[in-house]
Amino acid sequence: MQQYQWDSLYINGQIATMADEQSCPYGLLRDSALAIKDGLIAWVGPMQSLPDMPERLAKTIYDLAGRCVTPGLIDCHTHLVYAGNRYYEFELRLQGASYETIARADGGISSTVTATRMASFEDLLEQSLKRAKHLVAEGVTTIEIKSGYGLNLDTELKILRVAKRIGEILPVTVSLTFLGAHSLPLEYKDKPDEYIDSVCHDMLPVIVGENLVNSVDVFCENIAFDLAQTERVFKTAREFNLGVKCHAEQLSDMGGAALAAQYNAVSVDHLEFLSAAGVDAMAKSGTVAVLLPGAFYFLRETHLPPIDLLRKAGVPIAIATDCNPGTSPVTSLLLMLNMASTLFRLTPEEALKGVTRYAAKALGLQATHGTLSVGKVADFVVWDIEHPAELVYHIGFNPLIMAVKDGVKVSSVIPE
Ligand code: DI6
Ligand code: FE
Repeated sequence: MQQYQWDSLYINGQIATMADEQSCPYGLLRDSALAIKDGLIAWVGPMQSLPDMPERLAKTIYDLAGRCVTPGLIDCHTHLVYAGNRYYEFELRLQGASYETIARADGGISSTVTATRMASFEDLLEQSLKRAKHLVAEGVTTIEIKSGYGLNLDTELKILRVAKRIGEILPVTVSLTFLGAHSLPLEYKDKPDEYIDSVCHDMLPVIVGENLVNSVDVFCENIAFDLAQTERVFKTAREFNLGVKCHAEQLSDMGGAALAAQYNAVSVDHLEFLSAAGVDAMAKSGTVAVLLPGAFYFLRETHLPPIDLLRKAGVPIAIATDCNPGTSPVTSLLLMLNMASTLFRLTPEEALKGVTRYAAKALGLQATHGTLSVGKVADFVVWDIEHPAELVYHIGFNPLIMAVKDGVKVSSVIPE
């Protein structure tokens, strides 16, 4: 019986590796091949450098006929497990109410918390799975999912278990983040410090005990938690050896980014009102800036994140959907690529790096995901386009023709 060096081989592709090994835009290898062995990338390079005839190298061969390949896309910031939706709040905002006014009147996040507490596990799974399927159908192979619409132990656990289940049902890696400090629940009105006690001492130990999360996030904002409360959560996260993330400088400059950087945050997210000092702090700690153009657009924000300062300081920039019912009801990462370029003026290459290489870094997965490099997990997507910049350029167009997850070809999941 013939012994093959590799399990499968993809030939005649234009491979946007997004890696540094190729010192060209997108790490693009024209007329190239990619080989898989045991779920990992075993070889990538020009066709003419293949060590033998393709049919002697692997049992299964796919001819990509010149199509583009990118790493599987990574949506590194979502809140996609929640019940209900907030179309009525959208209508109120169109009549002039601001996001803050609605939040302070116990609408906003609180109304989603009520619906999510009431939903059964099955109901929450069914509603959330639909959103995850839309992302997966666009080539997303890794999704970060935050809790944060429970705000009590039982419901936070329910959300995290639903999120974990999504990763078992769909061909997607799910990275879980505990966002107990998302908003002050009504039963703790005027007692934010007591609620933070509960997050740190009642919820986090149990969640860690179930080995559910990699990271802890806090919404540091004047409508959520202040710097001192944020720091208490970070300290506890560190005691449990968890990564730190922060929603910071979304609506105002609270200094959350610099605080998170002190705790070596893997990412700080939103950042419209980030100061120069915040940029420097993030550069020093190697923290990724996750920009969320969907929330910027949906809130009709006009204050741009300091993109040039981030670039000059060498802070890696990632892009995500922020999929949530209040400020970013978005289930298209491809649309976010376009918005990152049109609204934030990221180059198409920067935008694509933001959903591959730097999105992996924002999740602490840079050693295994995010680029098409030998030894990394074989998560990639084949697109029916001529150049990777087309993923950023088109609006409402999904050119995915094949997705490969952990080395296995998975049929694209068609949204219901
Ligand atoms: N920032 C956001 O944009 C979302 N959460 C957060 O911390 C909004 C969540 C919501 O309004 O439901
Ligand atoms: Fe968010």
